[in-house]
Amino acid sequence: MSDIAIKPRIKAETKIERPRLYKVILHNDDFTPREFVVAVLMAEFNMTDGQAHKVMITADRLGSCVVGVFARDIAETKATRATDAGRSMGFPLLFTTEPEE
Ligand code: TYC
Repeated sequence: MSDIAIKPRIKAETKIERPRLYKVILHNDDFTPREFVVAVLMAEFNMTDGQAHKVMITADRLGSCVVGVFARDIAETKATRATDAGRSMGFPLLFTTEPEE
C-alpha cells in the first residue's frame, strides 16, 4: 500500500444569481390627457420632455410601451406612484410591472 495520502479536493461552488429586473409598462387609455402622461413620465422617470413624448406617443399608437427597467422594488414603487398620480386627478392612467425574460 502506498503511504501517499490523497486529500479529496472538494470545492464549494457558490452560484450567485443576479436579481431579476422588472419592466415598467405604460398602458394607453382614451381619457388621460397626453400632456399629463408626459408630465408624469418626466416627474417619475426623470425623462426629458422629448423622451417622455416619444414614450407617450408609442403607448398611444401601440397600446403600451416599456418605460424602463429597474430592480423589482424600484419598478413597483415607480409604477404605483405614477398610477396614483393619474388616479388623484381622476384619470385611468395605468403603469404595470413585469419581470424581464
Ligand atoms: N390616448 C390618450 C389621449 O389620446 C393619451 C395617452 C397616451 C394616454 C398614452 C395614456 O399611456 C397613455 N388622450
